[in-house]
Amino acid sequence: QEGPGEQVERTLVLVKPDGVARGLVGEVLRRVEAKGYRLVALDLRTPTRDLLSRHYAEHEGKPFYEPLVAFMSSGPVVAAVVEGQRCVEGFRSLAGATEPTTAAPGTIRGDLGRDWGLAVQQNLVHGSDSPGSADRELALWFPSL
Ligand code: RTP
Ligand code: MG
Repeated sequence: QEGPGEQVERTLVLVKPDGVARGLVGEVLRRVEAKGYRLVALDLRTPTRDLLSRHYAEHEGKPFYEPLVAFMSSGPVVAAVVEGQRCVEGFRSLAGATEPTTAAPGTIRGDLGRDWGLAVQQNLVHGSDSPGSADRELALWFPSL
């Protein structure tokens, strides 16, 4: 399936602490693999505030920043390096819109996300939002790769 339009990319996928706590790791990875993407690396860990401050540097100063870092460091997440044709944009499609309430049915957030009415959206997954972000985030989460 290679050709002139080949655009194999890597993206960082995180199953956030709510997804791990709710036992949805397998369901998220199932959707990633069913789409035809390949798992390159997989790790269960509780991220440090230092890693998260670099990961979420673009959101520093926003009202949801502190609650976001607190939430993301509250327990284990699954970090995955995912590879495939246009998988950066593709995983964003699988994940759906940020808000679980309005995310489309058929997406991870639309099908499985719950709106808890909290200060931060606990929306199950993260996916890099561009190939440039993916390179930056993969270097933070998987420096040896
Ligand atoms: P992500 O980076 O996690 O894939 O999500 P995203 O692009 O859809 O959302 P983004 O705007 O980058 O925000 C990062 C994460 O911050 C939390 N958030 N909560 N007002 C809120 O309650 C709010 N806004 C953002 C979410 O966890 C979001 O995924
Ligand atoms: Mg984002």
